[in-house]
Amino acid sequence: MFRTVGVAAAAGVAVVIAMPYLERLLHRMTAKVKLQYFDIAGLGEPIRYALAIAGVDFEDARFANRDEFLAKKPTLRFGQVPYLEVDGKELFQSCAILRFIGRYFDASLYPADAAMAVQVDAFLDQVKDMRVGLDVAKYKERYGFPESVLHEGNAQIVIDYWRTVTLPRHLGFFDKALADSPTNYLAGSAAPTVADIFLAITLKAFAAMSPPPAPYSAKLQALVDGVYSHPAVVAFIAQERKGKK
Ligand SMILES: N[C@@H](CCC(=O)N[C@@H](CS)C(=O)NCC(=O)O)C(=O)O
Repeated sequence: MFRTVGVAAAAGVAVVIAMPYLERLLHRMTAKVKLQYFDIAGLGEPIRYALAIAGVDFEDARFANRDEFLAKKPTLRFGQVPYLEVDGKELFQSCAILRFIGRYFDASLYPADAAMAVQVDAFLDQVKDMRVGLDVAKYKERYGFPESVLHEGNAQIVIDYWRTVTLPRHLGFFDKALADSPTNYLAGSAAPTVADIFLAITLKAFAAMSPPPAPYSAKLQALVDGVYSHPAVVAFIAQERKGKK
């Protein structure tokens, strides 16, 4: 009698523990997912890689031209992309979407534990902070700088300062986090989280600038290489290239 009750209780505990995993598995198998973005890497690429790593089959919709985007813009909650459609619901803001992908589809991308999740959140915000000076110089009016203040004549000064002073300062923060991490990833996880994906794609984009920033440290480069050599990312990029041929 006691043994039967014990076995039933253990089975109940096992089901409760497995439930979140099973829920995410069900989401991966059944959700109808569409990403809408431009046909560039930008803020869409971290979402593409996160979905690929989670094993979610998704429609990778890309505007054919700017007019197609402008026609859609008035209907978008914040007038911008990327947005992710999941079972008919539209989700906005790239970092919110990245967190959602982890919570809904794959906990390896965003920890269920609150104390670990807040670390990932901080790194996501820090990537955004690192980008902001460059983004302001590139997309002046969007950030509230009219042509009379920031223009072609002086934006390059901001970009040069960002590349030589601001960026190295931010990279130093990430280097310190990696020095404290037992793995190649920011939050000490065995596999990349959404923060690692966002940082890797951002650093890859910075490295393609002309002139490029100073070479990254070995630890930062290992993080970038870890994300880009993830089997799901390799397969996604190969598929993407095939589609563009
Ligand atoms: N904070 C937003 C920024 C989104 C954003 O800047 N989107 C740009 C493309 S990367 C856009 O929609 N640009 C067109 C426009 O603003 O008209 C996010 O992270 O999703």
